[in-house]
Amino acid sequence: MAGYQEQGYVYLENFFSETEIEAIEKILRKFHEKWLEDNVAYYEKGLLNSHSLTSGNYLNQEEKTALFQFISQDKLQAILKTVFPKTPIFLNTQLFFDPKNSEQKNYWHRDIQYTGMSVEEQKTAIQNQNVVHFRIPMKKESGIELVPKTHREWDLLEEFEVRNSLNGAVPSDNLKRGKVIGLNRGDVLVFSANMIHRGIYGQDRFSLDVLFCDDIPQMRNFIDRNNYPSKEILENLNNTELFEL
Ligand SMILES: O=C(O)CCC(=O)C(=O)O
Repeated sequence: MAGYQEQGYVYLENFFSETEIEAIEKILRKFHEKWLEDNVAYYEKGLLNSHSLTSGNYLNQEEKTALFQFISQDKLQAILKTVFPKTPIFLNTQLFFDPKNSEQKNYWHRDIQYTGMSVEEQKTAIQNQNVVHFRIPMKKESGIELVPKTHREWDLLEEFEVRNSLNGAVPSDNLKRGKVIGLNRGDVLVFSANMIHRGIYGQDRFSLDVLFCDDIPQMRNFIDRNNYPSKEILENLNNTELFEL
């Protein structure tokens, strides 16, 4: 995909048709409604995303099948082929929405900083481990701000201090190299979780993230099999190698 290997992200406008988005939107809304009923206390405390839409019982078999068909469709597969060095594997899904408190600040991070690896291990890992987000907004949103090329390059001092709250910096401070990618319904932003990035809240955002990762033992540890399609669902999918554990 043009630019991904060098920049760490690729933004594709009008990638999905209205029909394609409609096929999943109802399902995402249903999941969110049920999730909120059970998680209102966390939402009130500031939680701004849910995950694991394909496990549990908020969605029925038919809805999970439609979601997996969306996730494994050829169009996304074609992008995966250009982004990953080898066939990747499905990791999980997330939904992003606005925090309840509109004053809540966002936070720069690399996903890898939450894995318990030392900084030295993280520096090595971003060279050869890949987790990729497909951000798929259901409505116009302010999007994601990211620092291009940091999927393989380590932080400037300012960036390291901001995302780790060092020397008086806080994770919501602006970064000089930040680039905002605003998104519309139908667009997709593919970006490496290795990158320094943050969500931009507002506009009552409602976005699906689908995550894929390298099919390697270190990554398999993060996979929850409950998120994977059942045998019956697999029979209705193409590109099933994404789900071969
Ligand atoms: O949209 C957000 O609030 C944060 C997104 C993010 O950090 C991620 O997808 O890893």
